[in-house]
Amino acid sequence: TVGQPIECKAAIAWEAKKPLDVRTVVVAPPQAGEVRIKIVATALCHTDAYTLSGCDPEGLFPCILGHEAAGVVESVGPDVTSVAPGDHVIPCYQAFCGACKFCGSGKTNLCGSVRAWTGKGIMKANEQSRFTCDGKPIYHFMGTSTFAEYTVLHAVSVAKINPQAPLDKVGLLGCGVATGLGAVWNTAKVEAGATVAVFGLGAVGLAVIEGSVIAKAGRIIAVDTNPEKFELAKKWGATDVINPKDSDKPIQDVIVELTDGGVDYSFECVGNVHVMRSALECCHKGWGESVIIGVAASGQEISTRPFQLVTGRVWKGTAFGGFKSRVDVPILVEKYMAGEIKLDEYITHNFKLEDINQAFELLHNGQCLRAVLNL
Ligand code: NAD
Ligand code: AHE
Ligand code: ZN
Repeated sequence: TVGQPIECKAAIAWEAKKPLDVRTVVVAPPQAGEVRIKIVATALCHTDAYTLSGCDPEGLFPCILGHEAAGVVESVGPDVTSVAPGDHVIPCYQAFCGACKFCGSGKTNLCGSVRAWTGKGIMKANEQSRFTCDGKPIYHFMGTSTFAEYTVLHAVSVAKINPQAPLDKVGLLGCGVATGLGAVWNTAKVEAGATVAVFGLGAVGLAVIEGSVIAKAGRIIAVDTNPEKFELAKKWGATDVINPKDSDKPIQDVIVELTDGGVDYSFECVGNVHVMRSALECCHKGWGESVIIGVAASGQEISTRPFQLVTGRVWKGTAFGGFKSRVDVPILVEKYMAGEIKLDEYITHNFKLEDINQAFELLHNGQCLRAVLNL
């Protein structure tokens, strides 16, 4: 039997820089290889604000944003066996098919199976959107579009999780917290005793601190231009906090002096290309590695003296912390259930979908780690 369209509420981004518009949309049934999900809770990530700002070269409008969420499978398309109606799931903007060139390489968590279509805001099956509003098609975003009561995903982007896990908490494992932890564990592979510098103390930076504590890093230097972040950073386990504004010297020089030559690992969790340079250059000669997590605006480019790399520093980046989404997200959920990782502490605000624009405003005021919308 073919499923029916569902009418529900969704927050539509009609164009860049405009407030979202909560409207009734029609969500078409899932086609082959697709899953329709009832979203229970979704958080806002800085990347949603980035795309709404118009700075994302992949940004398409009108669209339904949102990519950090959890929900319940409502229905599945023909041939989908990986999940069934009633399963509790986390949407994953980074798919995992296990069969493409990328998945088969064993060298990356990027998956090539649906990325071309998710980047164009459409579904692979018929290259169209499953959302309409007043008959007009609305683009998908990051293959997830979680600012909606119902959404359609490619099955390769749906991680099935423990049904006992609280959906309003574990949605955070769909992006920010998982990314910070994975950057430390998978991308940098921080070892016990290592010295770490973290630039930017939002949810991603704090998760880097948390991951570093679990990896038993010896020293964790937390850097932010907003001193209000320092109390949190210390609570999460930072051993040192530094405000670049407190010194006339470049922050990399301050850190190199403080650490007898530089850190073993650094993480950029801001999305600012100048901070990315500082993060690389505060690394120790011969072996220091810097991981870029932040997303910089269209047209921005990184630079440094090549001598920085010639003398052994390594510049890396990470998408979703190197986690293979459908495989690793359920394991992260179990770690949360076992009390091994925090999530509740990252949730500073809760809203209804109708108040999503208030939540976006909070993202910019520095006091919000994660605002969760309870749908
Ligand atoms: P956030 O805005 O909550 O945190 C950013 C922090 O950086 C803030 O505390 C801010 O005060 C600080 N900051 C700003 N300018 C600074 C400077 N010059 N030096 C030091 N600190 C500075 O954002 P978030 O949600 O934690 O996300 C961080 C970044 O990571 C964003 O760019 C987001 O798009 C990106 N991101 C990337 C991935 C990935 O897979 N690569 C995943 C999630 C988020
Ligand atoms: N579309 C942007 C790039 C956006 C970007 O880098 N996204 C990160 C995730 S941010 C999550 O909050 C990512 O993992 N990218 C890998 C991918 O496959 O998109 C641009 O600049 O074009
Ligand atoms: Zn995100």
